[in-house]
Amino acid sequence: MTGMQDLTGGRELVMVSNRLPVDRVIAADGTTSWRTSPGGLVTAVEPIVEQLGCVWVGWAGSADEHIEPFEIGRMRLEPVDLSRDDVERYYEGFSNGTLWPLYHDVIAPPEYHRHWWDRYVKVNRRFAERVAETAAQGAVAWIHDYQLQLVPAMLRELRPDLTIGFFLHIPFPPRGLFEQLPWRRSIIQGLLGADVIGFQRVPDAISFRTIAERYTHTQALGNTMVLPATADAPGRTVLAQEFPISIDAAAFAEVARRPETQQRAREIRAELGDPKTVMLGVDRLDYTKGIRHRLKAFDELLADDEIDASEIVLVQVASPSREQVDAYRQLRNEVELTVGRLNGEHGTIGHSPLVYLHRGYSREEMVALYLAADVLLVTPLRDGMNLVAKEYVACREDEQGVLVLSEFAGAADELKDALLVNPHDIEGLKAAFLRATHMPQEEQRRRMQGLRRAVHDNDVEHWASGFLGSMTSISETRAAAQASGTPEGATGPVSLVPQAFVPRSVGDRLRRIATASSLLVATDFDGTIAPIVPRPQDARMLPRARQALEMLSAAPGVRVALLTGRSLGGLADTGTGGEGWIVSGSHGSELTGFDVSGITGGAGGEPTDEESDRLDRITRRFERVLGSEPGVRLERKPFGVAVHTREVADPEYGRELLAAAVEFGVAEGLHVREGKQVREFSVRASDKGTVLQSIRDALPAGPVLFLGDDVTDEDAFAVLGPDDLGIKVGEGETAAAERIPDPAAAAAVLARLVELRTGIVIGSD
Ligand code: ADQ
Repeated sequence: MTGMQDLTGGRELVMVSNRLPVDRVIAADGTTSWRTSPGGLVTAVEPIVEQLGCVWVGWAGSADEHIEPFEIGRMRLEPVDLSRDDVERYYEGFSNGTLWPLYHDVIAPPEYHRHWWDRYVKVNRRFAERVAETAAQGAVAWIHDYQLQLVPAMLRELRPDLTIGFFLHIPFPPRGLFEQLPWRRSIIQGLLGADVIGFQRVPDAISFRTIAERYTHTQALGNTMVLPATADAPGRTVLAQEFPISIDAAAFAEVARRPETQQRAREIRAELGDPKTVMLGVDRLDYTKGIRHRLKAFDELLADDEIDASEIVLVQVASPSREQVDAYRQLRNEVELTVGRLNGEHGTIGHSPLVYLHRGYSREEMVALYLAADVLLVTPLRDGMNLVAKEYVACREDEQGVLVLSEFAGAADELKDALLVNPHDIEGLKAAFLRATHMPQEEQRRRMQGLRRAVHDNDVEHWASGFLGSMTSISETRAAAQASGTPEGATGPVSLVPQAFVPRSVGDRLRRIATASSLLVATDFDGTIAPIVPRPQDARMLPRARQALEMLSAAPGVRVALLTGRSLGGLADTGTGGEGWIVSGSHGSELTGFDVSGITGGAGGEPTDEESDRLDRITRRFERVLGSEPGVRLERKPFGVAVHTREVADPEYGRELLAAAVEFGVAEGLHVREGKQVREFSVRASDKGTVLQSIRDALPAGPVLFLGDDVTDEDAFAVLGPDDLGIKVGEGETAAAERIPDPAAAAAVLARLVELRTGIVIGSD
């Protein structure tokens, strides 16, 4: 990983979570030491912390004990003390007896007790005070998860200099469920203390914004909540959007590649009696994980002889969890009873079809298990993300193995090539299990390739940089506003929403596309975001448009594409481009910044020999006929020739020359495109519509914004659907849904989109 340091802009990073990411180990001689503990959150953020170093504020895990701060590696750990009573009321009670079931579709009934809530408030305050004492000036505080939802607002009050982020690892419930909570308004106000609130899925973020609008005086503007100024505090904005968490895929792949891991995987299969099929489940022993449903489906398949008990083993790893909470004790008893009964009914002396392991394992052993498993069963009834599914995929470089995945896990949004199941539908589960055990290798490979692409496209670095980068941009924007003497929101939310140039209908449509999990922002160059100038090489993107495109490109889930009629060389002359941008030149004949292998049709590649010969011949002909005309410029492109007449003194004469050129081009069977004072003649059939379609097909599904001014941009407008947004810049007939007057307005549209997507306001030029 590189560049992590930039993510916090050199500021100190303070992580805040209920539990410190360490466990105490007591050696034989009685001495104690600490080692990092396994589990969802730590696994995800470990690589970031290794890179950046941090202060970590949290509970060390033992009640009624005071522990002094200590250091491990690059972490300074700041323990928060909890009494036994705190643990019972704040942690086991309100966090795991109220919030956890409420936020997971009330799979178990949530309990509402005022004394639990009171303690939740007190402990949250203790965490906030601890962070306030320990954080350096201007630090970045990143608070994690449902146990600490009041900390953002409490901390902001104590330390307004901090940049505060909050990430919810579990789902945020739909409004109908959340409203049950007697303290719903306080929770929303607590969260709104953050600058950035991250959720796992799009529906979580939408639900939060809807509820926040209902219960507080805030207004949702795309992904941003606008908080009005009050007597005590200036107005400000809060970014509330999805940041799907992921894993350090490369680290898992590295362990999977080791010969000793692969040897261990073979040993595991041998220890299991070398069955034809090994199925695997890995979960915390939690009622949300669907273990009961999974075992029921497996049991019925065995009972109905649909699978042969002697040929299959299901290994269920169920790590111990929250054993002090009643619902968890009950679940453990029930699962263990089922394991005994199932093996009693379907096993033999030498073979048990269900192997149940109630303990934690090292990463090496987990990876060996993933490699040993033909099928991984991830069937939660509701799950924020589910990292186990992603870990399995990251380990399977052999492109074999089948992932059965619940559609109620956040991971299902990205891992679309899994066998997706509804875990409540036992018949559906059984059918998926059977399909997985019989899946041909070729189909396994095809699906696993898709899954692996998804995991690699969004690994933990991508997640962390998206989240931390959003926090840093917001704090830098705020600092700049303060330095220029215009405190953010000083005059209320209206000042945060520049209306200039963006017609209301365009604003409404932008709002609709701005919050999509995946968004493609494509634009033409000349006349759209760069004003037309006499000499093409002098054209420049408007600074505001450039800044907006750069910010969009850096925003999670957004890709930026520049579709120009210029050759890529011609575009380079203007210094145009940006990190991570897709750039298509010569009307789709040229393409960079994109994996061309995913592209079909006319885009990309080199001209064939035949095309080159034809092009040479045509170029010579144009040079002969037009080369000596004053003001005419011929531009050779990889797939064609452009005739420019912008500098011809008499416009009428220029038009005549172009007409003559078109007559010739048509007679030669060339593809002719019309532009302002330019005609392009190409030997390859491609246009902006074709290339735009190809790019969107290769990206995750989502809406497209396309801006263009020219006749050639109509091909792109023509491929847009009802959920996309096409905006014509300037006069002329168009298929675009909206129209704006000029490039300055286009820059304003892009700036507005940045604001809706990221919460950052870009000033006018
Ligand atoms: P969890 O509910 O804990 O996390 P999950 O995302 O599956 O669920 O993470 C579990 C992690 O623990 C995985 O990294 C897994 O490898 C590890 N693990 C599980 N059993 C183990 C065992 N026996 N031994 C060793 N390691 C084991 C919460 C949310 C999820 C969300 C994560 C991260 O409930 O939905 O994905 O946070 O945000």
